Amino acid sequence: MNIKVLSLFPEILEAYFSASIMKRAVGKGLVSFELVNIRDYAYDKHRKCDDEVFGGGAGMLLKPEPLDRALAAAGSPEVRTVYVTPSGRLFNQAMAADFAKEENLVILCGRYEGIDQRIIDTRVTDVVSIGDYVLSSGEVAAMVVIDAVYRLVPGVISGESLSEESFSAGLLEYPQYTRPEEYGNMHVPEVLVSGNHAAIARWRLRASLIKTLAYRPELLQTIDLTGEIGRLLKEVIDGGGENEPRAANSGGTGKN
Ligand code: 6GU
Repeated sequence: MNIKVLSLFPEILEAYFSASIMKRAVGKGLVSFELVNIRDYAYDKHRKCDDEVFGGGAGMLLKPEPLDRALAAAGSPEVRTVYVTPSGRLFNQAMAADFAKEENLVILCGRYEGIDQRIIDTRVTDVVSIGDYVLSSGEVAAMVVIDAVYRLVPGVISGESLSEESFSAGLLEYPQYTRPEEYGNMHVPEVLVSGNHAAIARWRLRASLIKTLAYRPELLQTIDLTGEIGRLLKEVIDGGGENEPRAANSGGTGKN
């Protein structure tokens, strides 16, 4: 997969692209990245990329001409083109998996108050927000989207790691423990050191349900609750046993 990122501040993304497992994925030839400076497509004397908003209002918009040229050169809209903006559709794991199927992907970072709507109408295929908060830099949001996508390209990360993680089954990941088995006066749940794989799988599913119910109850509305999962969920809601896995700081807005 090739990912092209169009930005007015490509240097923000440079360090990220040259670091970590991303470098390994690039080295293996599984993904490649290209940074495009939108300003290189502004042809007037001052290479002006922004202008005032028609109808009035604070801030500046990215002008259509440089964006149009930069996006055309990148192959948009025939190539899937994702514009990151707080006024987009909420990004999630399913969208990341969908983008990961593309051979080529273009990510457009906005700046200032946004971009001229005509560019969205003609060159953008997906308008994406990474969450209900405002960042000063679309580049940070672009990094989030790119990171979520490239790791799903086959071969970048083992399939087992992917299938176990949060959201892959619509639930949050269960709690995990490593050595030492006893730390302070805290013990690793006994079942996890029992070697009983069926019991471990049951405990993990139950723990995932408890955690999802506490932190992200709305996720439970999107999964199939007719089988074993539904039965376990009912058990959990009706009041669990003594040695239940627990979720810390459940409920609320994050304030405690
Ligand atoms: Cl995609 N961009 C910016 N600037 N802020 C955001 C966002 C994107 N998603 C949530 N907040």
